Amino acid sequence: NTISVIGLGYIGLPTAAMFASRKKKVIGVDVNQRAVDTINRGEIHIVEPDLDMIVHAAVTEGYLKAVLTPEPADAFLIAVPTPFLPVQMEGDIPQPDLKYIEAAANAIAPMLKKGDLVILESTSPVGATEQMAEWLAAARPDLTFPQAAGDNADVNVAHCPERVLPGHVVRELVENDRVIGGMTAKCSARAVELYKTFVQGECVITNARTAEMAKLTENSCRDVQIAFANELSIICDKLDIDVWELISLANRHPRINILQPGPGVGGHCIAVDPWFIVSKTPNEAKLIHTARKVNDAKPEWVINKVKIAIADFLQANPEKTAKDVTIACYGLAFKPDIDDLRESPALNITKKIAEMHAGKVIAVEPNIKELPVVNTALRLVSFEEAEKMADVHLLLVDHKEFKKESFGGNCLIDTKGIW
Ligand code: SAJ
Repeated sequence: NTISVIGLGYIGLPTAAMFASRKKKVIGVDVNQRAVDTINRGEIHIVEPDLDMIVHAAVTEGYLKAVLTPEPADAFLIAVPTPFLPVQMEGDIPQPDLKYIEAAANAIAPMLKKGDLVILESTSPVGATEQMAEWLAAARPDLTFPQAAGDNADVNVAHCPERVLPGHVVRELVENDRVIGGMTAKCSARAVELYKTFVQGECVITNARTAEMAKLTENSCRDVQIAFANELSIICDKLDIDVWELISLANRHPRINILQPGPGVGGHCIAVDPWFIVSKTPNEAKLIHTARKVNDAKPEWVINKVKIAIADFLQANPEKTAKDVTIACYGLAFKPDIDDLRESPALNITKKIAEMHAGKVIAVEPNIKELPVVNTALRLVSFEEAEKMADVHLLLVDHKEFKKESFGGNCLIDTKGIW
């Protein structure tokens, strides 16, 4: 049985590699020539612990190859991006753009034959799997699909969302339970059989729409909970209460578990997926929408805190001007102990401060060796240098390297509560 994975990114490549590691023949498809070449050399183009070894073994043993255009297979897994269309006006609700799913469906359609299985893994708005099946049916009028033929369909279709945590993908792919949303009972059964190749967690069966919503619900739940913590941090600041102490006290209640406030919500999922729900049901998804706005507003609140700190510093040191004030930003990644700077509130805040501030801005990020191309005079320094040099210290990420017993600097803004 040959398995084809369409889209060899953060989810597709590890998934392809897991099947190949169980000695299944896997054809990975990606439109990016560089990704295809890198994988065929037995190397990887993304950062994920342990993945390089698995891909290297799979390619050298001949179980995994990457190509630019689809080839025939028995199962097709689609793991392409599901971005949003550009918003027309600030404050508009972003609308999903399914063009990569449509392109993938049209690319695999000519390869389909009776008995094949197509699985959508990309995080998608409710209804996307049915839409994908419509695109497949339109391209292949000679075959039958579940929406018309039910369990007798020639081609089975299911939605099985990925739920792995970046940095722990290899372990979580194997250990996590898997939601299997077939368009019919037979579609689900076929998908379970396929995932059981490497999944040790339970494969729980539901329908496609519920599976789509389950994935969106998980990440929206986390977003709403983080928004609650972020709102608390702003309320406590106003009332002169230590929010970290407050949360640890409240969390002693047996049924309370408040998450941690921070400088905002980053990454590629938590700050994105709730919009799939809000765009579909804007009048009903009030709390989910508000949570998004609360979390998106947090970086501006942090920047304002920095402005106040600069003003306070200048008041205490009247001989100085803004140009003499050095600001240190600790942490640029989107969460602790990783090197991923994409969609990072910490990086965005640091960039904005570097743009607005007349004096020096320095950054500490132990997980990277050089700064990404930013259009500013920002400099990367060591923790010790920053501690000594800066007048205003802004902690943005709770990396393990920053958890010191005592901190030398005076003017502190600690968005993660570790100092
Ligand atoms: N954050 C806080 N406070 C907290 C926890 C997190 O501010 O108490 C922030 C982080 O700093 C970060 C953001 O939230 O900026 C997201 O980090 P995360 O660790 O919550 O999640 P991701 O984006 O790395 O991965 C999530 C996971 N989903 C859930 O935990 C429900 C993962 O299982 C999903 O597979 C992944 O999204 C995905 O691909 O959808």
